[in-house]
Amino acid sequence: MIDLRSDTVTKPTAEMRRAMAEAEVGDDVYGEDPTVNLLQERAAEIFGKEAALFCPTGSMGNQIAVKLHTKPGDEIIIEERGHILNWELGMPAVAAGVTIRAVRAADDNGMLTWAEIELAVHKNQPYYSCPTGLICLENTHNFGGGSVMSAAETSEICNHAHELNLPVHLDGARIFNSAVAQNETAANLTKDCDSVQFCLSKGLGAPVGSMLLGKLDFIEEARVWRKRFGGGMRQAGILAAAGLIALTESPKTLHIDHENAKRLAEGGANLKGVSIDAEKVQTNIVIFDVSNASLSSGEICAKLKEHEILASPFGNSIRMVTHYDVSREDIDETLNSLQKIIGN
Ligand code: TLP
Repeated sequence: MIDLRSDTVTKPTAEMRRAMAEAEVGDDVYGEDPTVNLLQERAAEIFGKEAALFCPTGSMGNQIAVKLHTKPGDEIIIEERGHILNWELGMPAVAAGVTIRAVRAADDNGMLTWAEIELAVHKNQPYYSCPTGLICLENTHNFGGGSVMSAAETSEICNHAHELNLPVHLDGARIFNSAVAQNETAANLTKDCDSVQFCLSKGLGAPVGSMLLGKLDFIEEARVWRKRFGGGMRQAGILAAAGLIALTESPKTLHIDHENAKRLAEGGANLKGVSIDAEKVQTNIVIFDVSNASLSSGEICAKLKEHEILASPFGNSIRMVTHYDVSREDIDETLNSLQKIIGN
């Protein structure tokens, strides 16, 4: 199978499995797991943040941040296609009691500008409006096609938000893809964000885990909420050991995933009824618009499966995500199969 459904399907490398088997562990609810502690220290250091917390999932990291930055009745601003809004099962409402103001970015890549955000901000004007409590950004933007936000754009939004006393949380599930694509550091891309969540378990290849980063007091409170959410893990060093390798080694090869995604996008752009601006594909996510194809997105994915290729249909689009278990040859095979299925 060539599995292009997501980079979440990556399996731990031999090096990760070895490190997991040999990991020094302790009870992390007591703060006594040395490998978890090391991972947290290393992550905080790499991002230039005061502290980090190892969470079981990206969703949990995001939702702890939403909870801590807001109070019930607040509103959070997020791009219309954002993960926190669409794929975390309404948790901002469930756990934090906030509503969501979805703002559609004018740019198809899903990247909001401060001008767009500012129009949506409510600061008790009038008093019966829903007060904005938090701005959520996403870099890379998953359903914006793996698009990237620059350090300057991010800082501009954060600085304006801070002038209004508004915190900014960054869902940086794939922040290392963004960093590699822009030849930038993760620290610079997130420097003015109040909190950041990034995933070890996507393109970086760890089996489990995400990191939440922020100021020391924020992370101390986040530890309490992680436990409340049921995410207090015990000998989690087994997982953190793989996370350490993901964090330090995996970013070195992400550029290959990006090259494969570009090749896929360029090849796909020539197919009948498929539209994609291959120029805009900068990281490992490729979203083909198949509204003009002879078959629906679901039908195309079903046929691809017969060719032992997995991809995800979303509305009129098909998303394909490259990762280290997908080779250049796999991309060519996928393009050949697509050509057979929908023609050119
Ligand atoms: N994304 C998954 C699906 O949930 C859509 C995927 O296959 O891409 N933020 C972003 C931007 C994400 O893409 C994801 C997962 C998460 C958060 C949540 O991470 P997990 O799955 O660890 O909760």
